[in-house]
Amino acid sequence: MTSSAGPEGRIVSIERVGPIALVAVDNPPVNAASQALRQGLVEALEQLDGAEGVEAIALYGKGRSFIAGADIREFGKPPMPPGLPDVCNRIEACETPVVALLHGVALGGGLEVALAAHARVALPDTTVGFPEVTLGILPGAGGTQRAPRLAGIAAALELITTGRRIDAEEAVRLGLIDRLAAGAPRDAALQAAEDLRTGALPRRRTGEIAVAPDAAAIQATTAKLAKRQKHLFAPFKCVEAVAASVQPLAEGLATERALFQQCLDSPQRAGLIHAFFAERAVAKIPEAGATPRQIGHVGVIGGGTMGSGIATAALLAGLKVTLNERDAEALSRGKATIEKNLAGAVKRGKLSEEKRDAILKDALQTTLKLEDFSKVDLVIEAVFEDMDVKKEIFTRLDAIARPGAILASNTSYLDIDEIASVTSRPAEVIGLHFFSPAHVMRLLEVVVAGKTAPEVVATGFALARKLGKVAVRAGVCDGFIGNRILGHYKKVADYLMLDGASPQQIDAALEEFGFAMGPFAVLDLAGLDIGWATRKRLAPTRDPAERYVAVADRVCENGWFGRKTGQGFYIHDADGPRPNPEVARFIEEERAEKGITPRAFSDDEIVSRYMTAMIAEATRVLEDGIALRPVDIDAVFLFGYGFPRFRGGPMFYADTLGPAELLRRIEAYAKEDPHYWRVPALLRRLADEGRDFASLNKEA
Ligand code: T1G
Repeated sequence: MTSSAGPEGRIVSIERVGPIALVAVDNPPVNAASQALRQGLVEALEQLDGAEGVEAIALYGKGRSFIAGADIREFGKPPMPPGLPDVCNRIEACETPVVALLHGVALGGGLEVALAAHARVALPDTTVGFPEVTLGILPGAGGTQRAPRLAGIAAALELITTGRRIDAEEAVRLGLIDRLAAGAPRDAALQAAEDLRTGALPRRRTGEIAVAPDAAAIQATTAKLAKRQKHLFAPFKCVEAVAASVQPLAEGLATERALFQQCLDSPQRAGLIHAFFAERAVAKIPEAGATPRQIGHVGVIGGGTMGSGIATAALLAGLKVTLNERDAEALSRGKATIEKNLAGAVKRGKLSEEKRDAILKDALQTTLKLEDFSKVDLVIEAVFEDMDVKKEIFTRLDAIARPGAILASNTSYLDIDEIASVTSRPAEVIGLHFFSPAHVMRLLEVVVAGKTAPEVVATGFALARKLGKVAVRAGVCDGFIGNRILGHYKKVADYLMLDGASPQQIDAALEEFGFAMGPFAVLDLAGLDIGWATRKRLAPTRDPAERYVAVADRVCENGWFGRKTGQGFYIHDADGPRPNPEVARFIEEERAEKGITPRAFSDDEIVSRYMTAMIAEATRVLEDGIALRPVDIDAVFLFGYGFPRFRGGPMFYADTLGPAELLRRIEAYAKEDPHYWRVPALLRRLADEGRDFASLNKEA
């Protein structure tokens, strides 16, 4: 009846059991609603609806879930009928009662198929949701019209504008699911159809339910979005679509289709879908075929912000952790930070109090003796960023850790090859660069040294998955991928400041571009002293030909390190952050010392210089083989640096400008400062060949 895909060779299959017809979808791995699946469903319904002897139909999914949603790979391509709206409308129009049996996930179009059925039953493990808004679109197969009919406008708005996933119990409470069931999906589907046939399970056409208007919910949601997501397009279209659900179904569906198309045409949709696939693409590394080692017990050296954050992440993932510090006071501080982090997880509903207590009682150990690391599977060193200190620690670890244990450093820029050179096991030495706060930020740079073994790299990626993080493979250089690029483009912010733009104007321009915070606000948040220490470390090797801006040093010399001291580039007090007038004075004085006549900068020019600098250094990171592909750089900035997700990442954004435009900009800026603004050879090659960065993703 349909083209082959699933193990049994059919995407949609029909099984007759007396007066019941079971329709199973089988499109591994997630039953995405591909064209063949949609076609198969429509054909099955044409065959079964009103057929002699068929008194009820049940839809269910084979494998791990119901339908995970539309096939995202089809977006941006010409539509391939039948569309999901056609499938949903055909289900709802059936004369024969139809029930959807849900298990695993029913997301987006998958949930919409279920809402179009005349009843919904779910296994307890089911989660449902409308993630469309996270992809820059909206539920386009009736979800904005049917969800309000079952759950009310307020609940539907919350689910559709947040993309939040809910469990089966909450879905039953909201009215999206009628009841829970037990057993295997097929058997539960059979029982649900039987209950529908006998009337034990009430049947109703969702489209015939009237929706109570809720202007208050619509206004409140719009106000919240205007405050928190003013850059985004789709959330506001979601509100418009749900608001249309008070109309008769046909009119509401027409409004939904029009708004869906607007979202589909938005550049934000392209960026958000690229971000979705980027998170998965970066797992495709040369070492993916190697067998990861089992990690059950992690030893963390250093209980500072990073070490305790890493320990927290491992504990939350169910791993055993032994935390080591050099003295009792530091150790108890580290443990206290972990307890605070876990309390935060309990407060956010991510961890039960019972589990928190069990973690602290059984999973976390603390010790002053490095010798207690003799049985761990992996050591993560997170101590002071000093090569001599790290070498001394790795020499000791090499003698203490059991054979096969992996030794990792959380260093954010130091040379992993050099660290590995002091051990007898360089194949088992790797960089695991976490981002602060380590139990929250999803990015993990897995830094592969010259002798790191493939299965050790694969273990780093497996650990990232277990911790719920996005691992990106990085080569060894100062700063690896993210910090190396940051170190380059941050200078442009300093140049702009000295040449005429104020820190607050620069921050505002980049926040308007979509960053959650501008560079100077980020510095105040992270602490100006960290960068100051690095600049002092690098001072002896600083290139005299490179422009150096001393404003931040002068701020630090006054002991102003940002939020933690109450002032930095901004003054931070009860009245909220505001520009620090002392900084304006430092800028004026440095301009005078250097004979700089300030000029005005437009916000567009600020963004152009800042982003062009980021892309130029990212291109050099690609040239040097430090990142595998442009998409890896996108993932680093999306998951580690607050890059606006709707822009897809620096390299995806670069392709919206094109190599030729980027070349033009760099050559124009180089006229002022040929030392800083240099054209990467790869960029020139792409421009000459008329190619874009996306073409390099396919090459790797
Ligand atoms: N379409 C196409 N491919 C998909 C897909 C989808 N919807 N979902 C997952 N994949 C691929 C994924 O790229 C990966 O491929 C493999 O399946 C396993 O995924 C009309 C228009 C379901 C919770 O947004 O959230 O419906 O890397 O690694 O961790 O209104 O996948 O192996 O080549 O993520 O177990 C709405 C997106 C679409 C759901 C499973 N639905 N998917 O997570 O596996 S828009 C979604 C997920 C829509 C309607 C609108 C997750 C998952 P590869 P995975 P997982």
